[in-house]
Amino acid sequence: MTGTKAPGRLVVVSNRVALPKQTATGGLASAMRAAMRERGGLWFGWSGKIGSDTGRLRRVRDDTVEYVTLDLSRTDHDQFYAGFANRALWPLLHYRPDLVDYRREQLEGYLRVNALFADHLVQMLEPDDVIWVHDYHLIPLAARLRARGVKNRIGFFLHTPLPAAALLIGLPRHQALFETLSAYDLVGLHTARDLRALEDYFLHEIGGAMRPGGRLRGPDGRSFRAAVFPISIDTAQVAQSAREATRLDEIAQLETSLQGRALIIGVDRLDYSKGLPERFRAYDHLLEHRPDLHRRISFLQIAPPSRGSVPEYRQIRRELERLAGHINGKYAAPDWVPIRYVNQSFPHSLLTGYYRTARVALITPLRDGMNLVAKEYVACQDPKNPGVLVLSRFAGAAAELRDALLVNPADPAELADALGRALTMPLRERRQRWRAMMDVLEKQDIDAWSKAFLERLTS
Ligand code: GDG
Repeated sequence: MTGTKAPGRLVVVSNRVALPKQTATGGLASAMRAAMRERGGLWFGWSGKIGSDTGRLRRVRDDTVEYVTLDLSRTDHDQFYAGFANRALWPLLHYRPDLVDYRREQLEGYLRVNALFADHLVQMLEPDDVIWVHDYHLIPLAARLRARGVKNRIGFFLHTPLPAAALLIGLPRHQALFETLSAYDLVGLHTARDLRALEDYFLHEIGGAMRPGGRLRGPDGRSFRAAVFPISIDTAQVAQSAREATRLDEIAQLETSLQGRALIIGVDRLDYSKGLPERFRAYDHLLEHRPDLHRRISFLQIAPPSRGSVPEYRQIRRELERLAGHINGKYAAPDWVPIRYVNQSFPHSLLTGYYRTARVALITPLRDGMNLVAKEYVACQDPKNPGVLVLSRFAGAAAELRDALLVNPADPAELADALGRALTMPLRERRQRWRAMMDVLEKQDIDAWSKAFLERLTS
């Protein structure tokens, strides 16, 4: 924040809103709340409910922060959320053009809901509000707000990767969608690779230009800044939670069940971008080639289901059940289950205890904007006896966590080798690697992230 002048309210807009009474909220929600509390704020988005009265807003106030949500109609939900956002944009942004199911009426629904958000928001705005829009559901929101006369500073952060321009142009009517990014003042991305993709798209595909000073100009003549802001976690809080979790009964029970075996952990939303079938196959490969490890390791994969209304998600769930059954059928003994595949979610505090118990985290998405689980795993380790992170090169986190064992998740042999190496890594090397990664996370936590973005937006 610049100078001494009190900054305006912070208005956060995202598809889903983390309401104040909800307990299962992550670092992003608490960072947004902290930033809003400091300056007064409003958080606006979808209630998560389907209803017929989309003109009615629900309001909840918590001290200086107001939460405003609206229901979506069945058609809007199906076309905007389950349709265009999750069946066209999500796979496209995760380098899966083969899974893109583009339908014109769903794009229309997506644009219509963005206009609906703009209609509501414009009535709540004050002239010096600073607006921060989140994620791929709301790309055209600033353009819709500008069309309604909004002059405020508006920033956008993309939580997914941004793929190479050559992939972006495969989406029908891509320009109508992506060129609206120029209506923002600042566009934030996780990594330099994502930023390069954005610049390439504007400069070489849609007739934009680079202005002196590094601003990008869209073909409509509007210019904006784009920059890298790698999202992070509340490092101190997550580390404390892991220390406290050692006292929980569930952690003692997990340890007892391990009987001294080394725990390998994976925690991912059940999503095809997370590389879960590839990970299971790599574990199979390891067990096949390293019989010496049989009965000495146990792999716990936690995968809470998500987006169950989308067919690809139901399909991957079936595939993983089959693979887990296959691996256990092939290697299990009466007193040893090689893979524990758990399709449910847990309180975050318990998760931090599981991370701390695990000797290795196996985090191998095919593509991931950042991957906060990788960062949480590092923050949860016991400094005296830390575990090892095996991390996909294609997670945004790999750009910062250079001391993880970085792997290409498409190669089961490479992954299995890294896993074998992690399981036998000497304490000295584990400590060195962990310290280097923890230094990054202590410096770059979630508050530093939101401050850096807001400072750039308002400067
Ligand atoms: C998107 C982008 C980007 C997981 N299982 C449980 C649980 N979690 C928590 C984790 C972590 C969060 O959910 C997952 O964050 P990720 O970053 O790993 O992945 P996405 O959900 O795909 O997030 C991603 C992120 O946005 C932020 O920009 O990093 O690339 O895809 O905090 O701990 N939390 C609880 N129970 C669970 O079972 N309570």
